Amino acid sequence: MIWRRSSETHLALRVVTTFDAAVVALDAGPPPDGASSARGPFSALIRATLRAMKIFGNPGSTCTRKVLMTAHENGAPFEFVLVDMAKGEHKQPAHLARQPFGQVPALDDDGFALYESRAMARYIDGKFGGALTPKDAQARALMEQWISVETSNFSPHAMKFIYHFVFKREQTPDVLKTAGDKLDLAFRELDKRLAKEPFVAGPSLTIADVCFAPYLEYLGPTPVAGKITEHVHVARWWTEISNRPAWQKTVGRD
Ligand SMILES: N[C@@H](CCC(=O)N[C@@H](CS)C(=O)NCC(=O)O)C(=O)O
Repeated sequence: MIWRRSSETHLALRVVTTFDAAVVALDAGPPPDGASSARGPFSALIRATLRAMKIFGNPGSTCTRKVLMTAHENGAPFEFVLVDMAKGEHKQPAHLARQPFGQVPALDDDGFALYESRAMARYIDGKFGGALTPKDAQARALMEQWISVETSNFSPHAMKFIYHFVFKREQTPDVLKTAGDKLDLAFRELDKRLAKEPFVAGPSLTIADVCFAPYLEYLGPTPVAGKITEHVHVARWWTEISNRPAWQKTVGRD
C-alpha cells in the first residue's frame, strides 16, 4: 500500500504490504533485450503506482476501515490516498467529484469510480479473489442479511456511543438509552448466530464480519464493551477478527 495526501503534492509517505511485493516482482525480472533505463526499478515503481487502485479515505474512519480490511484480506494492491477530514478535504470539490455526499471512502480503479464502503468491499473482494464471499447461495444470502443487520440495526446505534465516548460529540441520556436497548437486541441475535457458526455467514470470514469490525473496535472504550464480553460467542468472534493480520494492518498495529 502506498500512502499519499489527497492534495497530490506530497507523494509516497509510506510504502507497505502487498504493493511492495508487486514492485519487488517488477524489479526482480531482468529488463527485456534492448530495454533502456526506462525499465529500471524507479520507473517500475512509478508504473505500478499509476496503475494501482486508489482508495481515498481516512484511516480512522469506520467506513474506510471496512474497505481497507477487505483489501488486506485479499492481498489486493492499492494506494491509500488520505482525505484529511480535519481540514475539511472531504467537502472540497476534488473529493465531491469522487463522493458527491462529501463522505469517505471512495475508490478509483484505473478510471472506475465507486463510493459507498460496502459496495467498495464487495467490488474489491470480487476483483481480487472473492475470499470473503461464499460461493454457496444460502451462505451468500446470510452474508447479505448480516450486512443489512450491521447497516440498519447495529452501526447506527453503536455510533451514538462512539460519538459520545470516543469523539466527544455529546448525546443525550435518552438517545444513549434507546441506542443501548437496540444494541442489546442486536448482540442477543449475533450471539445466537455465533453460537452455531464461527462467523455470521458460516464457517469462514465474510464481508459481513468485516463490516462489524470497525464498530466493535471503537466500542472498546465505551460502556458497550461490557455487552461484548457478556455475550461469550460475540466475544470469541471479536477476538478472532481483531487478531487477524488484516485487521491489525487496518488499524495500524502491524
Ligand atoms: N454510507 C457511507 C457512509 C460514509 C460515512 O458516513 N463516512 C463518514 C466517515 S466514517 C464521513 O465521511 N463522515 C463525514 C460526513 O458525513 O460529513 C459509506 O458506507 O461509505
